[in-house]
Amino acid sequence: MAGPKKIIIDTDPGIDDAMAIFVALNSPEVEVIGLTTIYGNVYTSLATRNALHLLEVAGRIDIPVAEGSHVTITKGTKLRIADFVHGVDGLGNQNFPPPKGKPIKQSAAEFFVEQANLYPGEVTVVALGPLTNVAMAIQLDPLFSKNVGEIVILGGAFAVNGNVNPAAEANIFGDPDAADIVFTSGANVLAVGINVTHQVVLTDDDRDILAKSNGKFSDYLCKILDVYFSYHREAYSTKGVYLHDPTALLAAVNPSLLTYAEGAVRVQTIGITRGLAIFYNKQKRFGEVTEWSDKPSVKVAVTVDAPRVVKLVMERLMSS
Ligand SMILES: [Ca+2]
Repeated sequence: MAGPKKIIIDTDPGIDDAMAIFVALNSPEVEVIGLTTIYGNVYTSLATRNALHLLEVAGRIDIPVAEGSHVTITKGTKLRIADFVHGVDGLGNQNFPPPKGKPIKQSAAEFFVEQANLYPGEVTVVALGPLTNVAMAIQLDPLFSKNVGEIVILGGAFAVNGNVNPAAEANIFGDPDAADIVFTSGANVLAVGINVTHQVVLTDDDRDILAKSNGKFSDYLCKILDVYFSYHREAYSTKGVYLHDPTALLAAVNPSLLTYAEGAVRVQTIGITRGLAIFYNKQKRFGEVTEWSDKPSVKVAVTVDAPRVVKLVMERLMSS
């Protein structure tokens, strides 16, 4: 496989999504061959509008945007939308003008399937929102999980509290049924959870450095970051923001920034622990057959070189 790694970013922009997209566009190791959209931080229609807008800001309207599902994999319409984290527009309440571009005709799931067939084993899907589109691709094409090179997931709170409630992390909580389909699909899955991303913090000082730089994306990001910093001050009493999406993106760019454990992951889909992702390290052979026993292994991030990730994010956001 020659040349940069082909990636499709499935996204719900989202302030940290915007950062991740900009980092990707300034990363020579990867070629962004498309953005696909999903609800999460905002509803899917607004996610599409924001994805198109971000590509226009970046001057990359050559990259196609495929709109994703408006409902969960079980056709659920009661979605959890985190606009209180990212602003009602998803991008820090800046009232940006509507984008000129339009999404392509294909749905996100159709686009995944098409690209994975076109470049078997070469496409990495970086899923930065609920996993509905990815699960739909798996259902649409039984060969998708084999044809896709890798699925890097921002999701889960492995052995730590969630960020929606003590049990669940937001992206898995957004569509637990879809998440369970993806984790048990047999695809080459790598999950980066908040047990790891909560170690990767962009501080007030980092933001000042960003603001003073002449980077292509710095001014834009400093504008939209206000809302995100306020939320973190209130919710976590931190003087900084978690770099969830950029960390997952960088795991696709350079996996050696993190370490991983291998095992099976299942997701609780009902009850008070709905959205809880449980990792089984396959160390113990249980006497009984369990719901994890015959499931394929995935990789789950365990540690992260946080200073290096922050440095890389900063470098790439500040480069021109
Ligand atoms: Ca996101």
